Amino acid sequence: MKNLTRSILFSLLALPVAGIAQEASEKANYFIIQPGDTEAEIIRKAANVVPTPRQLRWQQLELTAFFHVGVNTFTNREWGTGKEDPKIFDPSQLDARQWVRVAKEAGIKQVILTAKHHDGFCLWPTATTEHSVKNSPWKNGQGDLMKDVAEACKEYGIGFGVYLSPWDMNSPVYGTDAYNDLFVEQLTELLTNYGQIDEVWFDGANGEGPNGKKQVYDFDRWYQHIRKLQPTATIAIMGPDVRWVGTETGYGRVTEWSVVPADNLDQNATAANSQQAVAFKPTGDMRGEVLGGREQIRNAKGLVWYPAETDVSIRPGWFYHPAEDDKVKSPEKLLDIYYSSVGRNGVLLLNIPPDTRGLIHESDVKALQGWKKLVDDTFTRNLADGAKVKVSGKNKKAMLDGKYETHFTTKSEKDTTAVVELKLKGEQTFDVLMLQENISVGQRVEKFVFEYWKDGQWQKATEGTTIGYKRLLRFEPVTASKVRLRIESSRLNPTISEIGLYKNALEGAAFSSNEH
Ligand code: FUL
Repeated sequence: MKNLTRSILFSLLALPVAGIAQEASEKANYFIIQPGDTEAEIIRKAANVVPTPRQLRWQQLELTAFFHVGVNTFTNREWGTGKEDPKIFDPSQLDARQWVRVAKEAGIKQVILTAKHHDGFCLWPTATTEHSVKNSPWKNGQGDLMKDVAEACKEYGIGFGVYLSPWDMNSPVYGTDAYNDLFVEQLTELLTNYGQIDEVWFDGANGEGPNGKKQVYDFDRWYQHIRKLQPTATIAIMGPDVRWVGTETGYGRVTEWSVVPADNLDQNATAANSQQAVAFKPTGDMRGEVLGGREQIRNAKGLVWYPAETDVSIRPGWFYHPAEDDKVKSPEKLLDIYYSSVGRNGVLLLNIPPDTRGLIHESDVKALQGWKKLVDDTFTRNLADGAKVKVSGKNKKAMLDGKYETHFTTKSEKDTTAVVELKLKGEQTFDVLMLQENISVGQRVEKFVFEYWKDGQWQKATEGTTIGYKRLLRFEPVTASKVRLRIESSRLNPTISEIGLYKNALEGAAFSSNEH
């Protein structure tokens, strides 16, 4: 099996923008570290690694969802066997528009359908196997779930992605070269017949097929194929664009660098160690406390933009189980997950599994509505709006203009610290800080402190390490009319897009998990 680095190189070479750069002053999605590079040059290169347009679009989605549905929904299992009878798939009231509407109303910007899970059952009438909806009673074998969800996404104006499990417990050719051809055919169907596809999600599970054989996946070929058919789609997890955050709890890293060593991305290791069992066994590589800090990048062979996706299910399982109807995560728990995924420089991928009727269950709908209300009530009003900004540097008003694309920065690249003082419009009470770096320039901030003026001195409200696309920090409520952000360390001149101050709609409880 080839490694991911080669695939990244390939995909970048196909891009119109310069992919690989050698000079630390250039910007690129991928840098090679030369043996003679000094530490300062390596840090400078790290600060100039930027997302591709498809990675930037994906990051800005913030909230995405999974729909895990298939034969497991009807067998009440998490993993199938590949021996299921297609006749069991009969979601008699299936309404994909309801799924997408519920997701959209919760603030979700893109959904991913499990077109084929490990059991091999295809939710679209594929020509590659009989093991599909065309042999199910659902719509008398005339159904096509890919089509239903694609159309609903178009109608509601949200993105659409596809999960296609490389592991296939049903395919008789699994474990042979013919399977790689079949997989390419399945990709072709999915990526040509349903309009724009925005994300292709490959999971790391690689078990045995029906004949006891294991498959050597031809990832390179698949990536090239996807790039050709859907050039704007991000390829996630076992793919070059998006990295698994390393846990399925919904809690990302406190220090989350989107720039990581390229030699950390060994596809073989990921496939061998990750996601082999329902009780999740993560890889060492992806679970480190910090993946892209100075210590990790110092000895890297290359540096690449490879951001984190935080996947978690709204229920204990990925598929629907009636016994979990009363175990749906509460609005408060979902809010905590929001702070700990989106608020930690990640994109949240929240699984909402349709039930046996083919609907999102009432319990999930209620939880999602409650969550959305908490998010809206908290973030509707930025209490820093209209503040007077004092800082030495360029474009200071950009931090409060509500436009992500504009940013404040220091006078020169050498100024890697800054003190941004905000004189608020009168006294305000707040307990949430929101910071955003302009990642189209790079991710740079390494350490910051946030303080408020009280009793004639500056007092610390909170502090942090990385910011990235978005950082949310909760703290005990503070009432003040003057605050300041001290950027203590940055890899190059910091570029801050937005600052926000909010009052959490959930009184008190919600700051406890900052340390998760
Ligand atoms: C895992 C799979 O084995 C689970 O069933 C689920 O699809 C999850 C998102 O990825 O590895």
